[in-house]
Amino acid sequence: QLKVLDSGKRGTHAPDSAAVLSTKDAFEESFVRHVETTLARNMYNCDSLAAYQAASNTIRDGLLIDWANTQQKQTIQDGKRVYYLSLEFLMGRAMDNALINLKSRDNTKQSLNELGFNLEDVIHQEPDAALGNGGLGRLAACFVDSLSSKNYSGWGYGLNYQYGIFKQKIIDGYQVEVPDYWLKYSNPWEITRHEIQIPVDFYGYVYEDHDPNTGIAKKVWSGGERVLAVAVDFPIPGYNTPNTNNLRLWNAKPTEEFDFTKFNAGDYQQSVGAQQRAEAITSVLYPNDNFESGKELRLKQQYFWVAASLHDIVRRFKKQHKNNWTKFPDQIAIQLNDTHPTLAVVELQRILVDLEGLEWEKAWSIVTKVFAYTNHTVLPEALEKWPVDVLGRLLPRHLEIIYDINFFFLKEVEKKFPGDRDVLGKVSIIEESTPKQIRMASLAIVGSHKVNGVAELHSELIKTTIFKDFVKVFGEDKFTNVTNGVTPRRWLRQANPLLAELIAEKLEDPEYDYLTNLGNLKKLEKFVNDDEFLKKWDSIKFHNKKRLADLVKEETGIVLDPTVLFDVQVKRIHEYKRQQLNIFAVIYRYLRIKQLLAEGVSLEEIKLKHYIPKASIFGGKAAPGYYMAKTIIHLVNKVGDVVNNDPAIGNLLKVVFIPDYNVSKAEIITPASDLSNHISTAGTEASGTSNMKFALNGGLVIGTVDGANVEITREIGEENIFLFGNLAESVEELRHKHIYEGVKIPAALGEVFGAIESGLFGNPDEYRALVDGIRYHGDYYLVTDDFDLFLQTHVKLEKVFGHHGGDANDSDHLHSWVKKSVLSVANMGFFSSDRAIDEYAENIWDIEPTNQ
Ligand code: 475
Repeated sequence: QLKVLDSGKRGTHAPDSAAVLSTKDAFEESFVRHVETTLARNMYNCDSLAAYQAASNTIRDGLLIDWANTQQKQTIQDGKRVYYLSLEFLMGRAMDNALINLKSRDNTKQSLNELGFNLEDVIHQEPDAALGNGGLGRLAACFVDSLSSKNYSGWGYGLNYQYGIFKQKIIDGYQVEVPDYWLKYSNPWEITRHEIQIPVDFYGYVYEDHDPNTGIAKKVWSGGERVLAVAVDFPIPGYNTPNTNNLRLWNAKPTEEFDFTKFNAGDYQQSVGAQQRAEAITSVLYPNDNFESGKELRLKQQYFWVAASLHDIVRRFKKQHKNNWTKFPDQIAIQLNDTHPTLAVVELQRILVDLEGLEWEKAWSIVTKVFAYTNHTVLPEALEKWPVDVLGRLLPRHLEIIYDINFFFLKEVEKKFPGDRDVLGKVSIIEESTPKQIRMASLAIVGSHKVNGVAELHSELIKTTIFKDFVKVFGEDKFTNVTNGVTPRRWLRQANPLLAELIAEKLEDPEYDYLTNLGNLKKLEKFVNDDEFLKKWDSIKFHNKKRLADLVKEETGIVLDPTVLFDVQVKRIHEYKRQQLNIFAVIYRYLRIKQLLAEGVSLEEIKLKHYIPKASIFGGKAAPGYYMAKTIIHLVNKVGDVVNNDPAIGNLLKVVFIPDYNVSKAEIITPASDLSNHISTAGTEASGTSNMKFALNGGLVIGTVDGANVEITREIGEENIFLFGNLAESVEELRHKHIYEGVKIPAALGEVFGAIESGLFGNPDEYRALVDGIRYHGDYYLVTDDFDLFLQTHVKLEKVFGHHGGDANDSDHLHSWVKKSVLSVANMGFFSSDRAIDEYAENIWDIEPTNQ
């Protein structure tokens, strides 16, 4: 070892990403070396998969040096760091994104060409990292991209599930779930830090002990089961900056300690068994979106992740600041992505009081300065509550601390509202039900200094509904809004390279700097009356639609005509998102077309006078246990079978369900939509982020006055979006009316129900719950109230689209629809996740970018 020290070589580094990727020679040399050593193959026996692995390893090598330099820089500057705790990171593919952020895509494409490979083929070898369900997980992925790109010191912490969200197959029109074993081949993007192993305890008991020096009593938790958390790191490159942060995900591993009592009693199987189960903790992502199932293993996942992450954060702090705990909130901010990591509040209090010996109040004032909480949903079925006995058995000391937090909190509330039992019961962290439950959102609010919603409407709603009693206690200022955003690197440059290129050209921005200054898009407005430009814009959409048509053909066998209106709804299947409203309207259209044909009206005449040709494109997964969502998927597929095989219809209507909607498919689908649906019952969709992606890619939006649709409308202008439907403020009254006066089925919807019940789409019993839920069980999601408005809005928007979409020389289409498309893109700058992250940094975390 001394030899190394003396050699003077300790300061040398392997090449960073710029050095590996900027010259063809460096790339090719590293590529070949990885083929021959890492993969133990040779260049004559190197297929696309091997090429993907060799290329990824090459990029990764460079990234790791960027990463190390970044960590060193951040340590020296010693500024405040933020940690984003999320149980989901829906990252998608890493390679293309890394090449774009490192601005090395063109070089690498050429290098690969010279080596005999095609970059696109190579990119397609990579499996999606699908460690998330939907919006919440994808938001976390956009946020880590922005943290790096805007030069913040900010890490993500999560779990490294062996199985991501299931793969969806459609068999006979039904969803079938297949496990997503995404680590089948070695993953070049993850670096296991075998040296970072953190013990995490569960179960056991609590006893009182006395400090031998001071004699002061203290609580000691003796855990009954120990599991190791092993760190697995994913480097997160920023766009056009060397700043490279880290996404640290934990793997659960058995300890070497095992149960010798059981072993000695001859029960070897049992003694090994408990340890074998350790791996189960990080084995599978719970496949529910906007829904909590309350399983004990889920609570175990949460504590395992939170304990490991906090231990890691505290260790890093102590290395630099010893036990200077008052500095802790100046150095560290922790964002809770929904209530899933709320135990972190309790764990930090336990670390400070039980392990570090701080007084309760001093510890608590540190804790509440560090944490902030983001709420992503108001749906009651998604709000986490844990039965007291379940939590107390798994984490006995934490339950005591929760009771103490609640005790001190309620004492303060009592001071503010003397004798008000009502308020006390409402804000109590413990719900006095049978069984008693811990309200995780209440705990998160009490343990945080800021609480935010994810779009203006949603942030206002939480203050007046689910959290209104906390506003009374803490005041308005604790509750704030940060409207979501999406990263334009992945969702414009990567998904829509031709549009990104045209924009760069028009903005005279050959370096694509607008991708980190998205407000610059505004300059596109200048060209809105330039016909040549509009034609180019439209031809790019057409190109993207052909690309989607190819995907649809490959996945379903259905042939789409790229000149028709592509009407898209892709997102998790949920009653509140109302895919049923969409498919009912499609059925109505089909029935009307059939009726017109029966009356002797020709297809050509229908096209000119009644309906323009369109393809309704659906996609999305249903939670495996969500019967109603699965029924909707089945109906969409069956409607597709009927409509697509009806020779009388021609290209006037097609209905497609794209199986296994995921991030990499979204990258194809999003840029190809003419129109996308964001039609949730008003007040139910917290924000939505795909609405932003579609609008950013020149698709127009049909939507309700919900979530971020409201702000999108404000930014792009109400003449450039198709809003419809009842408002959030009417929802409660309408629901009430349904129950007390009965549900009125509009005539058009009645015809649709009639067709379904006639067996047109197969056995009507299969759709009984869906139809009866509306007819007899109160139509909770207000399909009947919004159905006719939805149809009317379609009539309006289809006039704007015109009859010859896709024909680049159709000047009506160009001057109506395409113009709106340009104007929406020009005004979408606000919805960059960079802006969202800057708002968090300034208003919630109080952090500054690092110097590069
Ligand atoms: C909202 N997921 C979108 C998006 O803010 C919003 C996951 C596990 C358990 C329970 N719930 C979840 C969500 O709550 C969720 O994905 N919420 C979504 O967050 C980002 O844009 O409107 O529905």
